[in-house]
Amino acid sequence: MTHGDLHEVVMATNNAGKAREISAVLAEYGIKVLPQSQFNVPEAEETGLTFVENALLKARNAAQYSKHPVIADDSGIAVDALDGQPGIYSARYAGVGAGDEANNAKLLQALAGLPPEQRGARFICVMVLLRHALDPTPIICQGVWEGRVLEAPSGANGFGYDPLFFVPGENCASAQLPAERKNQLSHRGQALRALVAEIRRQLASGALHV
Ligand code: ITT
Repeated sequence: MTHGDLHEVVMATNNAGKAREISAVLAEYGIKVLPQSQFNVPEAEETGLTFVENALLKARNAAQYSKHPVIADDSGIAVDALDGQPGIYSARYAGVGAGDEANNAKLLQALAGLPPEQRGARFICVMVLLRHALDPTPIICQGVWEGRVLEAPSGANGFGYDPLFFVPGENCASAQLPAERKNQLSHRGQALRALVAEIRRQLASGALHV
């Protein structure tokens, strides 16, 4: 498969875990991903109230500085018993700069005492492709991965809430899955595959000019 000029995109993330997963999935399609750090892209302010708004803010910021097409991911975990929180605030749940361990500890505390059937949750990922900073028709795709929050962390793979995310079909925590298996199932893998399919469709019909 060829992607026209889209054999190389900048990835608008500073999260190493996300970067690994995005690079691995896009490599399957022959798309090389350049880190935004290569272009000295400053951190974008995530002021949106939705995943899609924040993904676009990050993508536009990286496109402005890199002058390349950009892929950005905004993602998080939505917990039923918390009315969908922490959602878009997942990275800063325990405070700005708090880190994965503090976020996981806060989530366990918030759900303390709840039985498994009341611990339903899903990972959500919105992935966008912006051809350039002023692109008025970004490609936007979404993935959702259903599971529940464990009562204690398990596993050392992945990042973020993976040690607390029980994957029913696999009967283990997301952090216990090999990286390739997580990519096959995850919200991020789903969103990326949908994005590549839409890029291919638009390239084939001549609608995508990068
Ligand atoms: P960038 O904005 O630089 O991409 P970030 O970590 O701040 O990095 P988000 O604002 O999209 O990114 O927050 C996503 C958070 O949601 C992430 O920090 C994790 O806590 C959680 N998360 C998202 N996807 C996850 C996954 O696959 N496994 C575990 N946790 C995940």
